[in-house]
Amino acid sequence: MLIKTHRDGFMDRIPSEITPRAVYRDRRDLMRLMAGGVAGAALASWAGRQAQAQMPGKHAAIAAARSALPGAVAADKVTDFKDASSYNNYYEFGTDKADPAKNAHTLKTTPWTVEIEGLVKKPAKYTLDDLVKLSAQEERIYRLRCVEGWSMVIPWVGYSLGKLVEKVEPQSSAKYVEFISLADPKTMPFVGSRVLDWPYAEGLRIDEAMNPLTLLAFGMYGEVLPNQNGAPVRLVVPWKYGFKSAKSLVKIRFTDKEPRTAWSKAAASEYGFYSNVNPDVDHPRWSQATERRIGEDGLFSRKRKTLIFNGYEPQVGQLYAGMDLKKNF
Ligand SMILES: Nc1nc2c(c(=O)[nH]1)N[C@H]1C(S)=C(S)[C@@H](COP(=O)(O)O)O[C@H]1N2
Ligand SMILES: [Mo]
Repeated sequence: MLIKTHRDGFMDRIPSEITPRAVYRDRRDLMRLMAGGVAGAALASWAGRQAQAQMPGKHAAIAAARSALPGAVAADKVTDFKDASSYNNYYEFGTDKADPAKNAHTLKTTPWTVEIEGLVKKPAKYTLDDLVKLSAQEERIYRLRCVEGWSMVIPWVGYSLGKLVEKVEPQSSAKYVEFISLADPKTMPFVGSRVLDWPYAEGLRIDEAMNPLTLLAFGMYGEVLPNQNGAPVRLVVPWKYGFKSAKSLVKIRFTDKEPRTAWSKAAASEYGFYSNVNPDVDHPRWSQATERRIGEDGLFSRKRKTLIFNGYEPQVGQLYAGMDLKKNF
């Protein structure tokens, strides 16, 4: 005879403002699709995720990934999930760091398709499920350094963008890749404002896009991405300033010309195409020599020395051999 369990009672204790149950169901379903990687087996509950975020290194998957952190600095500690999901830049939902977490619940992530177009032999329109299943998911812990001077350490879930690039077979004339975010005025309250020229657009040279560090991310902290972090799929380019990592991607286009980007259109002298993290190249209005690690320093103090290429020089330095990084900022 079946004994009645208190499973539902337990579920009800998960605070609804953190993970509404219906959303949790969708997320869990998507997580099932993330076959192969640690993510599928990782903590599926809010409580577990919290524990993981608060005890970096205690969780086996996190510990394993941390030891593999390229250019690992002994003191690199995974940022609390709470900080990483409540202090965001996502201008489609407002310009204040607290706005995206407040407003991005309106983002509709199902159904979702990503179109691959331009100079490729196999243009395609992927449903999110097909994109998720294209390659095994991995957990990668990367430092993310924002151009404004703060940084975080985030365990992402995804796979190298290069896997997708290989699949669509770029033509030999393809030299750049352009990334376009969703711009839906119905669900994104600041699309329509003049703060940026929408849609948000970014770009990489094709060899940068193919570098194994460049990640197509579907999740973080063993869960699918929170909306404010760029659900359902985003780019993560850890050696470049955070704005290169475009969120909520709907289009990836291969081109022969360097694409204009949303930030270079807004202020070309301040935000270059390359935007590699570089302590020796100042932003015209502030120094980039130091940074504040969210969660460890005082709110405004910048205690950490910023590292060239955000600490990933061994992996990406050769991409810029012979280039003047001051000119190509
Ligand atoms: N579509 C879109 N992508 C975006 C942004 C944005 O405003 N819109 N902000 C960028 C900036 S400035 C940063 S620092 C990172 C922040 O990512 P996070 O919120 O996951 O830390 O997202 C980048 N991607
Ligand atoms: Mo940023």
